[in-house]
Amino acid sequence: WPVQPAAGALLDGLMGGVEESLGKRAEAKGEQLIIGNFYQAERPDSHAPIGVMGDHTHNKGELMFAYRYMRMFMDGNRDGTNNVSASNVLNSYAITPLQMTTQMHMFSAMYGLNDTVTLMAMLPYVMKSMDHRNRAGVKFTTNASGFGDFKVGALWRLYAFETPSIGAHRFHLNTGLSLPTGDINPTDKTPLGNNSLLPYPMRLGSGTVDLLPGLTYTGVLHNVSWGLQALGTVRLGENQQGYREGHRYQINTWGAYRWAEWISTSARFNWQQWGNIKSRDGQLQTTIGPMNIPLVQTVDPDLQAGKRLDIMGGVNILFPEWIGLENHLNVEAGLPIYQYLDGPQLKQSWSFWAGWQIIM
Ligand SMILES: [Cu+2]
Repeated sequence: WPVQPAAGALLDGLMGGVEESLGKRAEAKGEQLIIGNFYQAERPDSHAPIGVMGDHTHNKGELMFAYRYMRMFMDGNRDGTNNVSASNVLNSYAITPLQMTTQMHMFSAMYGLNDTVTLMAMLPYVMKSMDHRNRAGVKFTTNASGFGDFKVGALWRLYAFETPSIGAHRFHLNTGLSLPTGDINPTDKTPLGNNSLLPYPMRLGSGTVDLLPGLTYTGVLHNVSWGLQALGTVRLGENQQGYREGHRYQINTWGAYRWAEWISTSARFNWQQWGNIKSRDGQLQTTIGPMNIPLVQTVDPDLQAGKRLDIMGGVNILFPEWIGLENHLNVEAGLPIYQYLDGPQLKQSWSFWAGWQIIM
């Protein structure tokens, strides 16, 4: 030892002390320490639950295409951790949102550029629909759909080590850019007019260039695998409508068990927190009538922040290799177990993911 099956990880050669102590422990058990092996054996849980992005790297020359469908449902309002009824919200606002459905078709590709860098690109098609009620009891729905923000990124292999008894442990850095391709001034018919500018939660992109930094650790031992990932969305500058969405941070942690060569199930916790909007979109109407009654909470830049812990259950299926292609079919669904909103805001009810991944 040490063997180097895939030299090129960024921290290779800088971890001398760690390698020495790991090597001694492996030697005492009569095992061999392997450094720098990022190769993912073909198994259903070689990929994280489908709602996680950038969880694995690829070997040089490997190409992966993926399609994901996401559906998310929000139902009822919440302020802090307390649910608030529609009639309660209507004491302060002329209109309240009642429910919202967000759907996304996401197309992505990954490519192993060399033994250190895996390139990524993602393009979402987003569909949003929000139901409302006003003080007179009239209900109406607004819709917005189109391509969202195009994301490009690179995953940088940092370090990997494994022995038969402690399993494999792999670390990589996530970097990326979100480009403002999503529509930030969608319009639809509302009681205010046939072409009303829709509020912040209905927009299809951030309108700013956003940095997407992160760090990912994954492990595998026998039929068990796990991961821990921290990701950020750091928004730069101000968009064309004159505001900047809040930054967003999330932590994913998951564990999976492989029941057979072709199937694994997973449990995941996803912590997310996001900030309020900085500045505001000056074109959004915020009050109504001679009494200047606040129109609706979704146009208030200071009622957008929140934090949430979701628990998700998933199934990953690996298909038998077909004309040299590795196929994965994965689904995942879950709901919040903690949710704090700078409200009143619509609260998350559940989310669902399904995805197909092909590696060539
Ligand atoms: Cu991939």
